[in-house]
Amino acid sequence: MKVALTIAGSDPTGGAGLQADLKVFRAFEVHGLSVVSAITAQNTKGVDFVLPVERDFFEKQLNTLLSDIRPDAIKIGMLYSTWAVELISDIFKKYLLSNLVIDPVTVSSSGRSLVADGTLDTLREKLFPLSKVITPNIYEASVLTGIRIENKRDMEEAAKALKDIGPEVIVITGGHLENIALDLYYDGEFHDIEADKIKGEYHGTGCAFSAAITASLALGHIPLESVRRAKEFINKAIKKAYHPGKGMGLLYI
Ligand code: PXL
Repeated sequence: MKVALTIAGSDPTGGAGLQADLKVFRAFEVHGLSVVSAITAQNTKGVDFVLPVERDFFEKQLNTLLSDIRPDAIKIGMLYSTWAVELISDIFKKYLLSNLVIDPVTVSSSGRSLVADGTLDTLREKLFPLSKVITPNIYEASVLTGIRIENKRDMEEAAKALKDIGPEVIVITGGHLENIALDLYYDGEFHDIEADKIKGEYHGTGCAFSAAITASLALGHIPLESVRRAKEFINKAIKKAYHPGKGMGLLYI
């Protein structure tokens, strides 16, 4: 059995964060490991509170786990703290890990900030150069590059700027051109990853998408194939989404 690790925040709704990641890994028949960076108080209407785990304990979770099991791929979701980024960078080099997927989470779907000041800059400097795939949405790509993204050409410019920092593959998600949902894939060449645009607000799509890419990489697929499989998986999950609470819909994972 292949093994994937998620380093992410806990979302009690099960719609995003490490709970969603573990479900996605299971759906791809990959064994899931999880290291928690922060716990949150939230429901389907939004995030109320974020509590980062203590630094030493975060480090212990990683060292204890990785001294025993070597993951085939790793996903990084919400880290919240700058020190968490620095620790992962050291640990990544110490254990000579590979297949790193980074979802540079900035805000929740309900608009709450999920990063401390400086975390995104540190992520860009310390972890992007070590990564295989990064999956910013348009807003995150814009914050990370300083490029205002209003059309496909801007997306392409941002993808090039992000690739210069070191990731092998950039996937900018959430481009909307007419009735098509467009994700832009860039590894030196551009590929459009298209899907039907489905109306409605869903929680955790970014988490599930990057987790699906990670699972697919763990299974040995190349990045372009992994991203295509992930997109197909998410489209199906959105079509069967449900509403267990009073707020956003959750994906059928
Ligand atoms: O969707 C981003 C995200 C990531 N991780 C956790 C979250 C959220 C959004 O709410 O709660 C733990």
